[in-house]
Amino acid sequence: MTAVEQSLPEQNHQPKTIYLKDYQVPDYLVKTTDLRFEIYDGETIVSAMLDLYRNPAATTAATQLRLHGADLELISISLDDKVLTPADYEFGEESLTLFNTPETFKLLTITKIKPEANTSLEGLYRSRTMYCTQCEAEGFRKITYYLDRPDVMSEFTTTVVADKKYPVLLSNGNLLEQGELDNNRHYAIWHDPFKKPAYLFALVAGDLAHIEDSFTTCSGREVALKIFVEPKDLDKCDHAMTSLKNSMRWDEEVYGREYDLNIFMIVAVDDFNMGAMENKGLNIFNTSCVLAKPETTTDAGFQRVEGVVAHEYFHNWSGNRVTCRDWFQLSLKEGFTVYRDAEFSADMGSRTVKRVEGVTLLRTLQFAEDAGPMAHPIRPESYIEISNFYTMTVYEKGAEIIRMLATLLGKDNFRKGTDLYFDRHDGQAVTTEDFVAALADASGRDLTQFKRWYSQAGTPRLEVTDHYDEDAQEYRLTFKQSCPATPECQHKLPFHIPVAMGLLGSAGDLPLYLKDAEPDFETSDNTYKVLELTQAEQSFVFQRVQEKPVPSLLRGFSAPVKLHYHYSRADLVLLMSRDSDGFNRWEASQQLGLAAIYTAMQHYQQGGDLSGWVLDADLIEAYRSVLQDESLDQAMVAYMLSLPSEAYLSELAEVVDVEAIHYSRLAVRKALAHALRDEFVRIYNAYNHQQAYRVTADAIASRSLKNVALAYLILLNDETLIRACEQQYRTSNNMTDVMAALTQLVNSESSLGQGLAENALADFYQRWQHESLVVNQWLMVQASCSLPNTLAKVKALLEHPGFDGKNPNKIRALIASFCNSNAINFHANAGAGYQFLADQIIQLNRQNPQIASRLLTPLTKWKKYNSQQQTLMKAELERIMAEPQLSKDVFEVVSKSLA
Ligand code: B3K
Ligand code: ZN
Repeated sequence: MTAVEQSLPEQNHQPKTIYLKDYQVPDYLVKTTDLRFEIYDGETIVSAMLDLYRNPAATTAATQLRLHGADLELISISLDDKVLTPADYEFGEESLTLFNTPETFKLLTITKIKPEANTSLEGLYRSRTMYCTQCEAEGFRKITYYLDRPDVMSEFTTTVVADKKYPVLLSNGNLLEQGELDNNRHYAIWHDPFKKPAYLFALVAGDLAHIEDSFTTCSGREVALKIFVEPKDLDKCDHAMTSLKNSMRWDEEVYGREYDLNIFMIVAVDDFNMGAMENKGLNIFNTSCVLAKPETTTDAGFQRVEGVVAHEYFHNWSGNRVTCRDWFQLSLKEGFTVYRDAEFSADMGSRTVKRVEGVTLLRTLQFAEDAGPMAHPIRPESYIEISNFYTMTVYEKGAEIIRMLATLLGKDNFRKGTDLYFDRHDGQAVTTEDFVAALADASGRDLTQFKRWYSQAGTPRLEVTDHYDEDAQEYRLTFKQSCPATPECQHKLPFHIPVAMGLLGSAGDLPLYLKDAEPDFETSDNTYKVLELTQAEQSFVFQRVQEKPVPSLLRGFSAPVKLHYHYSRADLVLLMSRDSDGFNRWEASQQLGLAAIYTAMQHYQQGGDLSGWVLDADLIEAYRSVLQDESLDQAMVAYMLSLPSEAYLSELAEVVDVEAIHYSRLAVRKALAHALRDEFVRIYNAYNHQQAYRVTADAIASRSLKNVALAYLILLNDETLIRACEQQYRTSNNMTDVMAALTQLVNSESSLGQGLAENALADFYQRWQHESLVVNQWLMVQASCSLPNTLAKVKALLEHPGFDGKNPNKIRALIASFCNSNAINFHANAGAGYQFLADQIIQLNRQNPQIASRLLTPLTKWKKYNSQQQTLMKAELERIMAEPQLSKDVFEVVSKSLA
C-alpha cells in the first residue's frame, strides 16, 4: 500500500471518539519549522525541516514519534541527514510513526500534495485563480507530516516558490526576502517570530491586487495593513480596512492589546468553508466577509464585514498569542473572541440593537442546539470530528459565559482579570480553567460554582414567582432553576446565574432596597441590581416598595436561560413603553407578539379560519405607541415591530406544528398591517428618500424601519403599494433597499406581485451575473420564498449557471437557505424536502465533509416534529447512514441524531 492510500479517509470501521480525559502532553516539541513550497501546476512539493526535541514535561521518555499526515505522498524522509527506509517508520491512519527517535534531532520530510484536487477546502487548495490554505482545526496534516495539535508551538519560516503568473506569495509573519529564479519562477521567504501551533499557518499564492494603509500602534510602531483581493474586487475593500483600523484601536483602548508584527494582511478567497480564519499576520477571509460596497452589499453584509474583521483581528491575542491546549478548549478562544467582537460592534453602533441581534441568534439557533442530539457543553467532553464542534454553543453560548463573568466581576475587575490572563499565559497553549483562574485571582472572587457553565450542557430554565405584601411594603421574588437532561448528562447541579433586574412602578423605575444589602447610590441611581443565583431555589426581598411593582428581569439578557414569569398583557405593555432597559422593552414586545400568535395558533389548530383575523384593540394601541415613540431608536422600533421568527416559535414549541406557526404568524402580521396601515404608510414615506448611502447606525436604522413598514404594507395586496415596492426595487441606490423590495415582491401572494417579481428576478440576474456574492443573494431570496412550488424552483436553480455545487457560499445560499429558512416548504410534500437534502448531503459527503455535515442540522431536529414527519426525516438519516465511506464529520452527526 502506498503512503497516499494509507492516509485516505476510509471509514469502513467505526470512527474513534476522542476524550478530554485522555489528554496527554506531547512526547516531542518542535523548536523551529522551516517549510519550502514548490508550487507547480497540478502538484506542490513541500519540504519540511523540523527541529525536534523530547518534551521535558512528557511522562515517559518516548523513543517513537507519531506525526499526523493525511492525503500526502511521501517522497523522502531523513533524520539528522540519514535517509530513512521503510523499516524505520510505519504508516497508520492519518499518521506516520518513526522508530528509535533520539532526544533531539532534525527531521526533513519531502512530500507531494495536489491542491487542485483538494475539494475539502482544508489544507492547501486552489480557489479560482489562487492557492490558499485553511488549517484549523486539523488541516495542516494535509500539507505535511507534523505534530498537528495546538499545544505544539513552533517558530515558522516559510519559503514559497511559484511561477511568476502568481506574483503575490504570502505567508505568516514578516517578509524576509524575495527574488527571482530560473524558468520564470520567483520566491518569497516569510518569518514569523511568534511561535504558534500549525493550525495558524497560512500560505497564499496568486495574481492578486491589494489596497494598503497603515496603523500606528499605541507605542508608536507603524504597521502596514494590506487587503488582497482579485483585481475585480478592489473597489470593495474600504469598509474592511476601516473596520480593521477601528478594531486595532479598540483592542488597545479596551483590552490594552497592541499588534505585534510589522504587517497585517487579509486575503479574500471565494471558496471557503466558513467566514474567515485568524492565521498569524495573514488572515484569510471568505469574500462574503470582506467585500462590501453599497451597490452590492446589504447593511447586514456591511455589519458582518465589520464584525468578522474585528473577530479575526482580536484573535491575535485571544487565540494566537494565548492559544488552546487542545480542541476541547475551543471556547477559550472562540467564546471570548465572540464576546470581544460583540462588544466592539456595540461600541461602533447601537448597543441595544447589537444585543437584540445577538440574543435572537442565541435563542433561535443555540437554544435549539442545546435541546437537540448534538447538545454539548461549551467545553465538550468528547468528539469524533472536531470540525463538528465549531458550533453555536462553543461560539455564542461561550460568549454568553464570558459576558456573565464580566457582569459578575464588574468592568474594572474583568479588565484586571483579562490583563492577568494575557500576561500570565502569553506564548502558551492553555485551558478554560486557566482563563477562569486568572479572572478569579485578579478579582478575588470564587468562581468554582460558575465553572459548571463549562461542563454542563442544556439551557437552564428559570421559574420566577413573586409576592407583594402591601402592609409591610415588601416585595419578594423567588427563583427556581432547573436544567433539562442532555445526551451526556441527566442531572445538573445549580448554576451560578447573574440576574440583572429592576422594579417598575406606575411612574417608572423604583429604587431598590434589597433586604440585608446596601443600596447603591454611588455608582448608579439604585434602580438596577445584579442578583446572584447559586441555589436551586432562592428568594430576594425588597423593602420600602410602595406599590406592587412589575419586575424587569434578566435585563440586557444577563444570562443564557429561559425565563418564565407570568406577565399580564398590561405588565408587558408597561415594560414595553417604560422600562429603562432597552433590551427588556424589546423583550416585552416579543412576549406580546408571542401571545398574539399563540391565540391565532389555537384557533387554527381547532380548525378555525384565519382569514380576516383581527387583534385586540389594546394590543394594536401598544404597537401604535411604539411607532409613535420618538424616544426610541428607529432600529429598535423596527425590531419591536418584528414578530418572533418562525425559527424561534419552533424552538419554543414542544412539537413543531409547521403550518400552524407559519399561518398564524402571517395572520397576525396581516392583522397588524390592516390596523396600522396609515402609520406604516407615514413611516414608509418619511424614510423613503433617496440619499447618499451611508453605513452609520442612524442610516441603517432608517432603512431597516422603512423596510419593516414595507414588509407589512405588501401584505395588504394593494396595487399602489405593490407598485411602490417595485419602484423601490428599480430606483434604489443601495442593495439593502433593492433586496428588501425584491424579497417582498418574491413573497407577494398577489398575481401582480408575482408578475413583477418574475421580471425583477430576471432583471437582477442580468444585471449582477458577474458579481458572485450578489448572485448568492439572488439565490437566497428565491430559496427562502414561502409560496408553494419553491422546492421545484430550487432544484431548477441547481442547474443554473449562477450556481456552483463546489462553492460553499452557493451551497449555503441555495440549499441551506431552503432547508433552514423555509420551514413551510422544507417540511411539505410528504418528505420531498428531506429527500432533497439527503441527496445533497450524500453527494457532498466525500467532496466536502465539513459542508455536508453542516447541512445536516435541520434533519437532526427530527424528534421535534409530528410522527409522520419524524418517520420521513429519520428514514433520510438512515439512508445517509447506509452510505459507504461516510466521512467522520457526517457519521458523527447522523449517528448521534439517530441514537
Ligand atoms: N477560527 C476559525 C474557524 C475555523 C473553523 C475550522 N473548521 C474562524 C474563527 O472563529 O475566527
Ligand atoms: Zn473565532
